[in-house]
Amino acid sequence: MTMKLTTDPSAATLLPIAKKEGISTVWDRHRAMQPQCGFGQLGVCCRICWKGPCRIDPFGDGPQRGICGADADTIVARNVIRMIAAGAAGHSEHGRHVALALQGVAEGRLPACQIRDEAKLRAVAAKLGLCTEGQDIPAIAAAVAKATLEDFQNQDHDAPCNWIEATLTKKRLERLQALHVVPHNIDAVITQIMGRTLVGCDADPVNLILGGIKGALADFDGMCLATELSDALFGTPSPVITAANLGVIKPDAVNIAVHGHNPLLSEVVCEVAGQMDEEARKAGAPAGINIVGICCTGNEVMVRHGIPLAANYLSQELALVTGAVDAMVVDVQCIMPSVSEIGACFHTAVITTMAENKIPGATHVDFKEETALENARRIVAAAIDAYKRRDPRRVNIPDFKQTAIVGFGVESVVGALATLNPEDPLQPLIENIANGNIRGIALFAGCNSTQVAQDSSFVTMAKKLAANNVLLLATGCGAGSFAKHGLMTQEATLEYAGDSLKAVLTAIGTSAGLNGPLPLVLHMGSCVDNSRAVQVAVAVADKLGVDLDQLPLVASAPEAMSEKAVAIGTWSVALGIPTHLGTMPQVTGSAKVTELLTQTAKDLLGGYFLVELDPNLAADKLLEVIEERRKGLGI
Ligand code: NFS
Ligand code: SF4
Repeated sequence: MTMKLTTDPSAATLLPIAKKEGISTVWDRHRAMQPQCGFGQLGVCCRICWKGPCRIDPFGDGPQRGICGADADTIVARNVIRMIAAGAAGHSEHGRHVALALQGVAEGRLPACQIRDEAKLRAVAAKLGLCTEGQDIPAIAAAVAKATLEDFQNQDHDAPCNWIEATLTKKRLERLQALHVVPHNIDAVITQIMGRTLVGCDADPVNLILGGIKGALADFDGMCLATELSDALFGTPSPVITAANLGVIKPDAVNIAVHGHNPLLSEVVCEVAGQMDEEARKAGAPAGINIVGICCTGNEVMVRHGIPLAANYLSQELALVTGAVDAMVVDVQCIMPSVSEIGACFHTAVITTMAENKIPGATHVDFKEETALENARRIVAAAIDAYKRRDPRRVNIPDFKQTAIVGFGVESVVGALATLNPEDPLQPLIENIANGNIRGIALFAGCNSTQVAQDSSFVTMAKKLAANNVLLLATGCGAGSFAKHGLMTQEATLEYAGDSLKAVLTAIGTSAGLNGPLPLVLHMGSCVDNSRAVQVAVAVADKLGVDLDQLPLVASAPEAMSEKAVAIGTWSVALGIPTHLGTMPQVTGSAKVTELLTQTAKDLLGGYFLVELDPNLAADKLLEVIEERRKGLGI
């Protein structure tokens, strides 16, 4: 049974324990939810006003219009673009938070934060076209923060957001401008989506979807700025060896799991934990404090500091079932509300930290950048205190962890390539793509979903693509899957990469001082760090003088579930990238919207959605797409 729910080996140890303890997990609740509502799955259920809910009969026998007259096309389009707006709001709030922190640091208001990577800050300023000659770091930080915050404030509809303008190829920007889908202001675009989808507003599915694409590009803008400013504040990732899966939890340490998405708090928690290690030892934990990550906060601290990753989305509850997590500190997004109840079954302090993200039953420590050190100390103290109440007889830490070499942003990829060709670092990559040693590049992104046996689609697809010499990048819970399953190792490259890919990865890895190949899958970071993959693609496209929709580049979210994934997938398409979904998007109740996203998009944008639930077939289809793109380039 277990193997149908998840392929994570830890679950086999922990699910029976959960059962014995009477703890229900995400998989139990998934089962209890069956059968799920077919109208919702098709996207034809509308709850936008209180005359409803209305639902369109997909078989054509019952109602074909809602009470207000909206048909399936309108309803599906409204529903999906509201999801995009929500996703964009999540990423952009995260981005705004980081931008405001940068501003605070510039103004000397935030003693707990510094600019750890001055070179990155300067690079960002240059990228945004800011003149910083002769200016000191605080002044540059202030200018960067100001230009970034303009993306939330600009009221000139014709002026694109600064970040999107600085990030995309010129051709792509022009193509998007011609469709009037380039955002001028993240907040305004999200608000417009909410406004136009009210009862009795935009009913044209094409117009709605174009509005959604603009919202998705606002999401992209928010991600770019979140990633780049986080690097300036907390450091740009570089390759680091760490570990993943629940075996990273230590029986003899105070274990603190940092979970959510925003790196601001987790960075300070990591720092303070170092200072309070002695206190943990005094409390009886010989190994001191052990920080482990979950979801994208986990990815953030993993790629920057080598903090091990305990779990991706679907196994967050299992981390608690180990009985050895003393505190789970959560910020925003992808935190199952069930964690407070499960934490209460043990001794675990589940601590919420953001004023707008609380969970009944959890302890709340209101995190503010101004008081970050004090907040983090309180959190770590709570963990140490909880440790004293831990019942060793209830500790069950699965003996599974895999080595993971992580931390491959643009800088480190280019840095590794520069060891082969310092004058022109991208040249070796381009040469190897052109001569076919690397057939193409696939970016794996997105979540886990109970619709798929956890991690299985990621792993199946990656192995097949790698065997066919496709270079693999990953972010988010996809990256978590690969890390947990040992695909971010040199051994995986030797075992699974096709011969020519293996040779390239070995040449780069050896020359970069790794004593062997690069890992099979390159961990680029959290979901907002999908922007890193785009940066690599833009650099390659610019160098070749082509646009993104000509590159042998594909994206895949084989286990997608979050509204954020809907936003990311949509901007990926808008950037010209064929984008695979391995879970059924809730749009198929409208033939028109389905056609727009899977076919019309191809003509308008070059990118399109490709839906295939079978991971083997999906890999085949992506290989075909890659070959088609190669043919287009004449390589
Ligand atoms: Ni992305 Fe990261 Fe994971 Fe999905 Fe959730 S943690 S931001 S949304 S589930 S990948
Ligand atoms: Fe029904 Fe129209 Fe209201 Fe939607 S907006 S719930 S379709 S009446």
